[in-house]
Amino acid sequence: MKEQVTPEHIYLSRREVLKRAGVLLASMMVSSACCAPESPTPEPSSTPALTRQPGDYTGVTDEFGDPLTPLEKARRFGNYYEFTRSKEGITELAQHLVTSPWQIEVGGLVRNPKVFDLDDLRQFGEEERIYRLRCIEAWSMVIPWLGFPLHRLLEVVEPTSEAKFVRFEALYDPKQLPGQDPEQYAEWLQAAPEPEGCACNVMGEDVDPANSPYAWPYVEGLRLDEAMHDLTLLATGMYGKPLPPENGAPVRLVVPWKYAFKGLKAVVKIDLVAERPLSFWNTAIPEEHGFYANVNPDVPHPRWSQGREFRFLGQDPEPILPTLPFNGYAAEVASLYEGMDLVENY
Ligand SMILES: Nc1nc2c(c(=O)[nH]1)N[C@H]1C(S)=C(S)[C@@H](COP(=O)(O)O)O[C@H]1N2
Ligand SMILES: [Mo]
Repeated sequence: MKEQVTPEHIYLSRREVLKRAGVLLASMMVSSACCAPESPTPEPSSTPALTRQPGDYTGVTDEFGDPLTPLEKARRFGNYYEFTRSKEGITELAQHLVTSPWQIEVGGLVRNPKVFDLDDLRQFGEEERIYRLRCIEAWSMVIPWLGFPLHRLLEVVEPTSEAKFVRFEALYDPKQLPGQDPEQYAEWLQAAPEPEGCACNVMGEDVDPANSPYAWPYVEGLRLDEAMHDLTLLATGMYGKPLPPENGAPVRLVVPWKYAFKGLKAVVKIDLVAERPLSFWNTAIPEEHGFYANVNPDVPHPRWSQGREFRFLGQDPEPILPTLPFNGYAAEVASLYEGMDLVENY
């Protein structure tokens, strides 16, 4: 992708204006929610991000006026290491994944441990949220998700006062997930050491996943207050339809102000815990994947800048946008990190 052919300055200035408008609106909504009654668990904050009825997507944008990523692009390009290292080879491989019946076991430091099947999740409702998704590899999308805020589920299981973090676990099933089968994986590496669209990020830097000691299953974690934040979603659909398997069916986590690797696909287990969970990428390559992973243009990745991103709109070339602190959700979430060193806690 050649950056000089992008009319960057035009797009940027428009976006800066919209950004300020968005931040203003968001802070107005936050202040109107200032006087909620106190509660033992962290209070979910307001939802300034777009919530709408699913339907026609023509002309639909995020709150900055940025257009949606076409569904086809969002399905065709991604990361799902349980299937493949290739970013464009997931869709085909994932179609056979059995996503029903499905259970999510919720336990740990809670008063009411519970197993939810897909029908049980209906009690939490379903709404559409248009979120930006920013991968640590410096590409991004705008996706209309269907789902419900995670806090609704957490309120039902009632975390105890010892619970400080939430640990998420994805499906472990090497029979269905070839990337989890060491023999299959070794064969792939031999047959195609550099599959197309793989082993490099879109900024053109080389990565060697063969050297990464992957510890399956894929695990992620959030601080309890992050998990309780109203922006944190359990998504069951996108673009008005059930989630495609390649995007994390039947249920995946979406945390829009963090790098997308925090958004674990195919959730099977949620545990309330006292200690910070050891997560998949943080374990594999800790210097590149912090626990917090808040989108931050001022903290470069060890191998590339995080100051800008390719916005996937299905165009050639794709536009390049400045990356925003907390992926544009600073007004909603910056207060979670007050007094914290965001460079140290990358
Ligand atoms: N279980 C699981 N979840 C995962 C991943 C993965 O490999 N396995 N990859 C993460 C990364 S790095 C990204 S960028 C996003 C991609 O989501 P998308 O394919 O829906 O765009 O999923 C995240 N969730
Ligand atoms: Mo990612």
